Amino acid sequence: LQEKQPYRTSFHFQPPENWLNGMNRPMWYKGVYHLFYQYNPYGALFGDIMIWAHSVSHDLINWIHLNHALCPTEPYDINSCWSGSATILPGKGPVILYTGIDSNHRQVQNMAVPKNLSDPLPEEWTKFPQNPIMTPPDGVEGNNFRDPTTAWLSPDGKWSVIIGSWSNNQGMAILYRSEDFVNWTKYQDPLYSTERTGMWECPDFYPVSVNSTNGADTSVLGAGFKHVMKASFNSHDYYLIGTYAPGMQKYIPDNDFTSTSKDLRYDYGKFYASKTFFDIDKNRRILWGWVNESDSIEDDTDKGWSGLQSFPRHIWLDRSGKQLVQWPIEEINKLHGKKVGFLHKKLDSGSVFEVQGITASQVDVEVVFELPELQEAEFLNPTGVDPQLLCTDANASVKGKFGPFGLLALATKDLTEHTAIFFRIFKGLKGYVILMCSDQSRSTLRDEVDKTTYGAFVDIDPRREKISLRSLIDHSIIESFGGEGKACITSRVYPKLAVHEEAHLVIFNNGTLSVTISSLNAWSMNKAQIKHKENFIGKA
Ligand code: DQQ
Repeated sequence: LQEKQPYRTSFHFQPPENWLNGMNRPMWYKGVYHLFYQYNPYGALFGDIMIWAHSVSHDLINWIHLNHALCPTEPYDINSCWSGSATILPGKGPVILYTGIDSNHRQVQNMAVPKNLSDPLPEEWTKFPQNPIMTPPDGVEGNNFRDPTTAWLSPDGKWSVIIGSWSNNQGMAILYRSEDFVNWTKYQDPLYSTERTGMWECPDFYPVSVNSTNGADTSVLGAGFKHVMKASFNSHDYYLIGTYAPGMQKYIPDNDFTSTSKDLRYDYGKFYASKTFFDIDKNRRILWGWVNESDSIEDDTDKGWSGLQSFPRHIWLDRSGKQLVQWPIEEINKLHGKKVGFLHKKLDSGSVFEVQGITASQVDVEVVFELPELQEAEFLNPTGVDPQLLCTDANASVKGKFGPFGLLALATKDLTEHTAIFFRIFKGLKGYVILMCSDQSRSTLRDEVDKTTYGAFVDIDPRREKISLRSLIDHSIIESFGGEGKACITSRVYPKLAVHEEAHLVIFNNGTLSVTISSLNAWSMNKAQIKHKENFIGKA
């Protein structure tokens, strides 16, 4: 199977076959993690009929696929069950809100509850007889009204939920409110709208603590919290940090979107339609994103599957309050196999150094760099500069003073194939500029593959903070975390030669000045267990 399927992953969530896209609200409920996700049960491409597939886990690592949760059956969802969310009502249980494509091909919002509430592992869901409970309001097109979020409670005791939309040339989060979680009324104004974006898909709205990495339930309020407003548009997942005023049901961002590369994104590579959930069991907020394919649709049909979920990330507000930080959840350690590591290794200009002794096709590697003579860095004025363009113009073969240095992932022995994830360090207007690139231009000898290069600035001060890079490498996906999670770049690669044992992991320095690896740790990754429902029980 391995030969025919060199791109299937070992520790990223993916169904056995067919098409997967966005998450529909992951949740933790009665000791079990649930994932609902958009799925096409009929083929490897996005389908005219989309459903909610359902998988469960005790550890977010090993999964069991259950029966599908929601399939088109009624006039209000007969043409698809699209994205949505689940809310756990205190003292009751989970309620799903989802977008149905109705018999008139309009997007309407519907509700579903577990067939029997006493079931600790809700697998069968009953659709509300009153569905649809929300239909496109005046001024909103039937194809611009979707993806309800998890709902939250305000001090006035009413529930709120937002729906992604676009109208009057504004991307927006339309707000609905309810006293009984059955009858919903559109609020007079959107929770937030902006002329700077297109249609908002898969919005998400949640509190983040200003002084801890702990998560908080969606309804939490107070001085110690800011609120994140996230929306998917323009092929990326963007977010704002701001203040939520529940009395007026208004969201006031610290800064609006600018429609430039300055806008904050969860991930500066491939990462879309993401959802977070508050993991009450471990008191953390977890982010899941959909990572689609970069190969051709013919390839997708040939390999019989398309779409991965990112590895689950713990997400919190940086102590600066200016951005979010993300990091693979600690359960990844359950998959750590053989470890290799070393300290204090000098990398002279032009050096390449293979990390031996690990399975380079499925590996978790973290490397910390030190620059002895930082003041030698070349100058760059970053104002108005798009880091992705900078990385595209100066790829891993273009020598700078400090950089490019970093990893060559999924590399052949002779480096004819490799994906370069690297840094360049510049002196800026005040302090230093750290550029992080993920260069897919030489990732494969195959053509018909999207080899777009991605880039991001990493907001760290190399005089005080480590220049660190962590990459989760898993056959055809590489998730890279710069500056301990301050900049994330996910890419998809399809090597022709560098597969399985032919893949190598190399550290390189193509800059004219030497750098030092102050530490490197790499773990071979074991394979997560994906099973089918017959052998899953509720609480272990
Ligand atoms: N995919 C879903 C929609 C959502 C979009 C349909 C985001 O509900 O807006 O599969 O990729």
